[in-house]
Amino acid sequence: MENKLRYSAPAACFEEALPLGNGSVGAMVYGKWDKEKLSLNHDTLWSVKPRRIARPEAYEAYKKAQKLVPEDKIEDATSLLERDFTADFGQSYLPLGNIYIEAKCGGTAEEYARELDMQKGIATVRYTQNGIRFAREYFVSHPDNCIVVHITSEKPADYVFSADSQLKSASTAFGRCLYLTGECPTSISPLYAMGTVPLTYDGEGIKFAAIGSLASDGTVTSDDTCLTVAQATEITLVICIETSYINFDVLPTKPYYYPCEARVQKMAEKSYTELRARHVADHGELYGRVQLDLGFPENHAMTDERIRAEEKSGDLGLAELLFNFGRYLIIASSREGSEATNLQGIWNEQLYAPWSSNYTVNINTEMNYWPVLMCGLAGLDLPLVELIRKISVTGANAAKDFYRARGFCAHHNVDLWGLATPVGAQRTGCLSYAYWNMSSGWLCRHLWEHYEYTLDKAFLRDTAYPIMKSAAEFYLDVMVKDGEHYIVTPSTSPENSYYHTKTSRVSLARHTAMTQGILTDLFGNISKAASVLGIDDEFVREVRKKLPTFCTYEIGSEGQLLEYDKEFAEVDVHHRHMSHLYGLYPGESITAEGTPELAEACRVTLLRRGDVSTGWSMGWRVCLWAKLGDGDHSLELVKNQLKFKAPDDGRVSFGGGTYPNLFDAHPPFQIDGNFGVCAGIALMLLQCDSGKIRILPALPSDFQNGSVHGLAAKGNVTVDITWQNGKLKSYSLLSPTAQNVTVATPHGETSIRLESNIKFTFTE
Ligand code: FUC
Repeated sequence: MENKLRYSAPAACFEEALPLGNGSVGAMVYGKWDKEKLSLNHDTLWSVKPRRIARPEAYEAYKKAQKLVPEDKIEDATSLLERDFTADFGQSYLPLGNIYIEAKCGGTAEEYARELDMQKGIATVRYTQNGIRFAREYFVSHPDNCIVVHITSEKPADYVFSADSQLKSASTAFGRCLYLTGECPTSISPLYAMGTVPLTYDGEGIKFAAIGSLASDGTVTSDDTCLTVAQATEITLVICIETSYINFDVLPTKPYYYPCEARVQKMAEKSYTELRARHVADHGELYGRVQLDLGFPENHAMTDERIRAEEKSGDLGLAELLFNFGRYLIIASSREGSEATNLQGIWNEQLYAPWSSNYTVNINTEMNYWPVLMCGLAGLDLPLVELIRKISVTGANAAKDFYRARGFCAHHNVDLWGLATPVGAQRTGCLSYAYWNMSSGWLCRHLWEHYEYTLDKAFLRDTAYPIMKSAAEFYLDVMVKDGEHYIVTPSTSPENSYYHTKTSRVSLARHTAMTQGILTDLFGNISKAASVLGIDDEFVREVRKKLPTFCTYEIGSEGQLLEYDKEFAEVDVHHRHMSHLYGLYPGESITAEGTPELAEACRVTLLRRGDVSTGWSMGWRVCLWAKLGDGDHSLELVKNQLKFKAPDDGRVSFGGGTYPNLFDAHPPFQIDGNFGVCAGIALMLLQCDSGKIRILPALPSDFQNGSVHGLAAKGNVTVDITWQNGKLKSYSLLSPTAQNVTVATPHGETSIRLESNIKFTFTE
């Protein structure tokens, strides 16, 4: 089983360093024996403070554009919306700072080994220097909310500990403690918009403290900026982080310094063994819920070398490793009470990160959460639920201010402060991404899915349904009748464009497959939720009346699913967004069984789009091919994604790939690709749609023998599967409640009665 990342040298850069985290606190470990670097993050460290963005001209512009589009005056509608409808960009997720550990002994390291043990959630470094064995362990504990570094050596050695930050900050040392305090800027410009203009601080930004406390058998002394440890054979460094962030709608004024100091003192009283045992138990329970064995012997070669060699070696154990890494990253970056994972999860070292390392909700944030429920990690999706709850509040202002509508809406970017208004800041060409009001609908799919997987009716009644209803109220207010359809118009298909005339590239259309697909999805799920909750009021009746009118799918001249209301010339036939296939995945309105013609149109679309794309796009394609039942094509995409990507300069390009530390490359690093491929591998083995549990729906022929334990099916069912010679051998289902389920295997369909907590096993 593939549960370890292995390296024979320290990390030279971020894409080689190893990520640790407890949901909120993140650390990248470089494993440098001479001057160790740990870069730190906290998920609430963002630029700016609460704000409400409005454009008084927006509503009129929107109404005018709604008239111009059916008159085919697309260019006029575009300039009008660009000028009067777009507003400020979103805010940035910021790096906290670094801890350095300088080893003061000469000579170089030999027998160097660096590992990430994903079962334990521990990174280790071992080496020999001047004949002395050194060992270090690093973890970020969720139960004790602290970073722990443990250093041991066979003979005494000397070290210097220091810290710094790119933010306005100060680092000091006193007694046995190292202090890094600072604040976030109240103005920062996104890299893609304005470049690196100087930061401004008005003192009202989020403040932070990171305090490290050191225990050692050596002598610890401090000067103004660093801690020195002499003649130590054992050192334990415990670091706690607190910020002044309270919530999206209030100034960040929470006391942070003294709580941080108090906690670090409390943690420092605990022994290393105790901290470690509590961390391993907590992390291990979550990680151990699923075990995947793709039938390849564990490969002990260095992870970076394996990725480099993959194209020639066909080392498919890497697919298992990538799947496990996806689960590891979820556990490390998304825990109840933390913020939802952003474009880089929680790991960001750059002040001006690509796309501000914030939330892009026209695919990327949603993708982050695709594998969570399937991998038995319900509960770790709650940060996303909280993000949705947040924008259901801020998005109600956006709905009012921009559309004069009820309910709530959000556009394609979100930040810590719950940004829900369109970005773009009047830039030419911004509509392709900025003008897209469908994220509230898409995000609500996750609320419904949380219920479907957990059957938690109280969650459905008290949390999911009210938000889903509010999302639908917005659409009900803005939709217009167009022939037999109700449409949300004008619409875009995220970030894509088409040739309106031979020379004019536009993004606005009368309607798009994705917009209508999301409406079908949202309204369908509301109808199902209402049945579960026994609600049958005027709202539900209206939802059910409109639901059948949304579907506008059309098949184009080459058999492809049309992205727009007409078959326009595509600007980029290989475009990365697969928006029009939303109904196939993550939606469920298109299935090979239920809508074979549309499924075939999706297949043609996927073939036309091709395989190679950005990392996340390939992750989506892994899922889409799996949903079409084509495990081999799905695996081809995994292989494409596994191509070695050398660490780069962080600039945006295309082509995907995997960095030495297994982080997915857009490029640059973007974490959604890791989660997309993890979900895709799960979908090869288990799918749930149309009320069926599908066992081995898309097993690739390269996966001849194997097993998976602990995947989750909808209905709170835990599933184990084994296969041999490419064929299903056995499966078992376990449900805490008695229920009837329909199981579809490659051999046919059957109805099964599950008794409460009694494992049902079927062997071929
Ligand atoms: C969407 C994608 C880009 C990138 C960005 C963060 O806008 O189209 O490729 O992933 O999000």
